[in-house]
Amino acid sequence: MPDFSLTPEQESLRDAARKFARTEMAPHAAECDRTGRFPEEVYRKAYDLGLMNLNVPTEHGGSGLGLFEQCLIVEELAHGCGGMTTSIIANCLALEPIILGGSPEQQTRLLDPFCAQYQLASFCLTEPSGGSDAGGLSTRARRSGDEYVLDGEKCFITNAPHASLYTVFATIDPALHHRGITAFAVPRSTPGVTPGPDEDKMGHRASSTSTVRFEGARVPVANRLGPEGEGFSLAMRTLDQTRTPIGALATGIAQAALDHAAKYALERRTFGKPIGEHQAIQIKLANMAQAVRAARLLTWYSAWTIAGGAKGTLESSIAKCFASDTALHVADEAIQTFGGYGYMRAYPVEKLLRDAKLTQIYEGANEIQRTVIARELLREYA
Ligand code: COS
Repeated sequence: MPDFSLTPEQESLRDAARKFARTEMAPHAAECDRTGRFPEEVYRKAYDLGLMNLNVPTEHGGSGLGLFEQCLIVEELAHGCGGMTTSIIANCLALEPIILGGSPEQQTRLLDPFCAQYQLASFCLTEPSGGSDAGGLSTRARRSGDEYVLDGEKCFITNAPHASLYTVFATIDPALHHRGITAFAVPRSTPGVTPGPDEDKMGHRASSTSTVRFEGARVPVANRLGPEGEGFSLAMRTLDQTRTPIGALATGIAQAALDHAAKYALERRTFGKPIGEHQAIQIKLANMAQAVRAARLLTWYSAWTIAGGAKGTLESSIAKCFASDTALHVADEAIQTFGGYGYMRAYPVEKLLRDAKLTQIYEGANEIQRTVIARELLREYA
């Protein structure tokens, strides 16, 4: 049986993240959401506290945490602000291909200096022509002596305008489809690498998102992560690791929505009593609480199975998909509990709905998660 009682170390990690979220993130969340400001001072503090490079082994300067500990932290951060959390954990996604696919020499050369100071990295897989069909990407990597020359465009790239390192997936031959995809670590300083302007997004507005163009960008062979043609599998193995924390991020948004709704239900009075004494609201709160707990447990279960050696494809997709659907639904019910006030920007719950929406889309749209879940499931019955 899995034992989900927290060790003193896990409790202290969760408490540190909770304190950071409530004192450093939440107070700026509404302002950053309104203005779209990228609160770099918050991200620097997150780095200083070890809340940024969570998955990077300690010998390379990261926090070296397992998925369960990452989930504890990410849920707390997302309770403070979903958008800021997306920017804080983007390094985990971008650096995972180096952790999984980099040689010991590459890990030391790329991760140690990167983690020695506050820096951001971005994971560059999605392209304008399609995000779900990752195997059909078209950014080219042509071998030229000791270098590859990269040409193409990536889009919806978290933190791209602020990043100093990109992990890029490109094809050495589109005719090979996914078997041509190859991964590279590309410093932003490489000539021919140009991030685009910040996108104006519906939610996660404290995070930054843009395109990245590669025009004759020369990358040394020494920066190729793994063999040619192994990049697709590396991207999939990366996402198998990082989708579980997205489940935790969505759970944090859902828990915040439930907290706001429950407090409001105690304060707001109609028909001579607090609305929390009306059955209509009680049923809402009860359903929200069940969904939030189920999302957390699925997320923890996924982390637990992966820690036990499972590949994680099935459980991480289930956790990400269920928790993100839950976040959207619970945020919606929180708005309904607030009534007209919930629709107003002056109240905190409409932001949660906008933030929750992205969790159904990024790191693989939930339609893709359901495809992955069904495929894995059917394999078990075949
Ligand atoms: N781990 C390792 N290898 C994997 C894998 C995994 N989780 N999933 C698939 N592969 C391998 C397969 O074994 C297959 O290998 P072979 O070449 O030996 O046959 C290969 O990859 C192709 O797999 P598949 O046939 O399943 O590829 P499809 O194109 O049908 O579908 C999906 C792959 C849809 C699952 C994939 O494109 C995907 O996850 N898309 C979403 C991408 C995404 O999440 N984008 C968000 C970016 S971050 S914001």
